[in-house]
Amino acid sequence: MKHNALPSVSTLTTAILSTFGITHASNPPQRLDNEDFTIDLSWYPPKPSPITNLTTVINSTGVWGFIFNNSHTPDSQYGTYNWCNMPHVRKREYPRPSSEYELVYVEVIHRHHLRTPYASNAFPIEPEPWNCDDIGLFQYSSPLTPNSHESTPSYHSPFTSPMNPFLPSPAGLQGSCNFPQITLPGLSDSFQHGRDLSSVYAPLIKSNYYTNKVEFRVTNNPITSQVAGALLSGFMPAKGSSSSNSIPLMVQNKEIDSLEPKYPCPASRQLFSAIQSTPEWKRHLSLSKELFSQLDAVSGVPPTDDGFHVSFDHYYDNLSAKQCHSRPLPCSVDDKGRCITQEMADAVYRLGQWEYSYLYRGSEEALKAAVASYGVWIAELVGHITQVVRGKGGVRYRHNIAHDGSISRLLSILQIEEMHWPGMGAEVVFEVWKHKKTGGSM
Ligand SMILES: *[C@@H]1O[C@H](CO)[C@@H](O)[C@H](O)[C@H]1NC(C)=O
Ligand SMILES: *[C@@H]1O[C@H](CO)[C@@H](O)[C@H](O)[C@H]1NC(C)=O
Ligand SMILES: *[C@@H]1O[C@H](CO)[C@@H](O)[C@H](O)[C@H]1NC(C)=O
Ligand SMILES: CC(=O)N[C@H]1CO[C@H](CO)[C@@H](O)[C@@H]1O
Repeated sequence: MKHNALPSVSTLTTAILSTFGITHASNPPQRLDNEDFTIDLSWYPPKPSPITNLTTVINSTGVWGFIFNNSHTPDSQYGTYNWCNMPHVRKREYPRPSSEYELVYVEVIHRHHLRTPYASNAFPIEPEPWNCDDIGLFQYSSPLTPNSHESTPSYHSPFTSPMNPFLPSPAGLQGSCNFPQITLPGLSDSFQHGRDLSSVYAPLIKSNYYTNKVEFRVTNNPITSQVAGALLSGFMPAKGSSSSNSIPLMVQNKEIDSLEPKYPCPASRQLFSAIQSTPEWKRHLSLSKELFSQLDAVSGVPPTDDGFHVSFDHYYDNLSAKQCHSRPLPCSVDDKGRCITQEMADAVYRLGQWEYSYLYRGSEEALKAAVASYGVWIAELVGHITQVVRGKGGVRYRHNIAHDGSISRLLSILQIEEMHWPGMGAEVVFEVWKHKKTGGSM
């Protein structure tokens, strides 16, 4: 990000939040000095592409070479969209600016890694169980006061009792996993993600990197903390697992969390729901009637189920979670010969991409909707960067583990040229570099 983009994002955020009657709370980010250029708050359309064009979305085959069936992208293809494990900063590709510049601040935000489906995205009957007996979901608390007894790490072990006649609810998803939870491949991708980031940033941000200069933040959804544990182990391998070496994960109150985001914002909700009532949105649903009825016939989802039919979100999540975990595409419970084909799954993935592109970039209301519901996190980011530029604040590296809704809103505010649905681990990194001689930041 160039330095002159910074105050414009800050001012944009302030201006748009104030149109919704929201002002910054106790700690407004201050404007940078010498803001002597005009600021354009307008929405600009995304670059036209096959994803923004409903004709190609509906009428083509494949998914533009995107990967949906495994976490590993070959080095020669690194940078390709991989829903299971998006590309991130790592040593092999990282372009380092000239040595006249020194890296003074990094803020990373990314989506969590591979998980089970959410219970709400399950089909009515799910014959294949999802078992997570290979993972300990640690649940314990330990005093942080000196001279008290440390607790023993302990984890939940789900079991079913033959004496308990009640079926788990919802009946859809079977197995010992929490729906959702990060799976074993997701933990492994998280570890590698931590290791890759550290391969770039540990040498660049020197001095006390591993102590009070680093801050990790998660949301209230436990899957982001599950990613944090595995990622930290790749990021700071020396730390070990003893609780005296443990790392605090910053988290905001769940009613107002700006990272997820969870703070109340009826204006944004109304705008997003208006975007999903436009003729354009309705057109993509009516062009997909045939596909929906083929999918419903296999999944057993009733055609009247709104959740599955107002967008492709649920089908996309159901099918992609299966494919990323190398599970076969599902067949009908009643008619084993009737299955979801790869062509149908690909059509779901193309339509899901179109939906994200339209919701977050294509619609003229997208920018306002995103700023309203993500402006607070942007204000926090701008506050961090402003501090660094002014030579204040000790934290050199901040790391946020978030969700697709977080990354989408951020990309919407940055007005990315080509919007995709952010896949697992999808990452945006903000860096501040200082010119060693002039002291200027960028
Ligand atoms: C969408 O794609 C179709 C088929 O390639 C093309 O004929 C049409 O002009 C495109 N529409 C726009 C708005 O670019
Ligand atoms: C897809 O192609 C068919 C056959 O060429 C055409 O009739 C239809 O209008 C196209 N669909 C869209 C959405 O453009
Ligand atoms: C993943 O899908 C691609 C394209 O459909 C295919 O070529 C490849 O063999 C598949 N890989 C795995 C591991 O199934
Ligand atoms: C990821 C996901 O939700 N998978 C389920 C989709 O639906 C099929 C068919 O019912 C299930 O078997 C999958 O577990």
